[in-house]
Amino acid sequence: MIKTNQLENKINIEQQVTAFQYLINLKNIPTENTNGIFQRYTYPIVTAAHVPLEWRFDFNPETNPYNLERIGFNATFNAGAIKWKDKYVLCVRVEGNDRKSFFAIAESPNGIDRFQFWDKPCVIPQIEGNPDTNVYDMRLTQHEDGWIYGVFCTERKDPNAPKTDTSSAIANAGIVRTKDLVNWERLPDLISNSGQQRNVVLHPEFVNGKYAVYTRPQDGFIDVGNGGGIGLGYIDAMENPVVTDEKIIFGKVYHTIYELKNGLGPAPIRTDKGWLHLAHGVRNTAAGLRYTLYLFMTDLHDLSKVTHVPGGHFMGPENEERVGDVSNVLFANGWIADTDGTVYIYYASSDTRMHVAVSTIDKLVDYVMHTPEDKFTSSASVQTIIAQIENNTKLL
Ligand code: M1P
Repeated sequence: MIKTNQLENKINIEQQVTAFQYLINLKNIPTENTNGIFQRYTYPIVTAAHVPLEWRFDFNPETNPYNLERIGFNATFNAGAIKWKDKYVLCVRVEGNDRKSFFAIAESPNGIDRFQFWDKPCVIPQIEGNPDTNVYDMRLTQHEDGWIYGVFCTERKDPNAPKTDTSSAIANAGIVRTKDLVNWERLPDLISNSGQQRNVVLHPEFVNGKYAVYTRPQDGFIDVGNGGGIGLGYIDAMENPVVTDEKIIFGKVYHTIYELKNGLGPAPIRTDKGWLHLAHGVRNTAAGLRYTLYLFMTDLHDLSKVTHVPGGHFMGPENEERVGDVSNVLFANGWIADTDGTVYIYYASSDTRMHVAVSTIDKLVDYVMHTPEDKFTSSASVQTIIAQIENNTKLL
């Protein structure tokens, strides 16, 4: 005879399955407000509630008589992205309640809703004798050498920190490659002149026969110190990833949205006019750090030459996006440029959940090339506004 608690558990599981199915099949709706540059969507596309029930619950009534959640998940954010076999695929940073992040693939048929995780999280091979403590923020690059590379942040305890310091860490770029997003080959971690590295991104094309890599050298784990800025360097072979000629191509600037630090987002998109880049800029406020997204363009033939920088942020946290584990943060390390020119921008809000905004190559290029630049003073900003008003007046 079936026991009462077994019956209750059966009903409970069925209810959870129904709620889960509803969530992962929810159709997304464009928001009403749009600036013409991109279209936001109403619902986050991947949240902790999208983590499959099998990952969370032990469904065996013998070992889990009260149907308790055995493994909790806290957040899903900072996803790399790629179009793969006609699906829109994210490599999501999933964070467990134990604060460990790992990668898991989620796919959608249309890029804006119905994201569903694959059966199991990614298994990232470890470097012998030097395991990762925590991994996050993978950038996926489909390189012209035929591999898909994943460059991510690997974090380990600082071996030189005093015994009483249980927080200090060293961040570096870990590198994996795959042909199927299932089997990952681990390559050595990046070797650069900087004490720490985060936000490292592989360029999709060879440059003079070398791999080009965008870096973000930093002195400390949180503070970039004397380092910082978006760097560019070259690697002869990914099996021995030593960066040479690392130079800052986009530095920090006083009283801008990237005053404190910045970092590249996903690999850049090739356009007729130049390489389109998405990055994040950070400034300090009385309420803590504020992360916003910005775009810039570099020369098609000289990656180190920044040709266009629209003033201000491209996207900043709005409404519910402002609140989360690390509030007032937008961060993006994935976008997909579709063959029809649509661009899906995958961004995370407040280190908690994933969203999508949709634009086109043409609109983004127009935005980057024709948005007034930051002239670095209030008075110059006023002059820019007045010039636009006067031009508009002539049209009346
Ligand atoms: O918490 C905001 C972000 O902080 C770091 O980014 P950065 O190194 O540019 O400051 C990363 O930990 C990132 O994952 C996180 O979203």
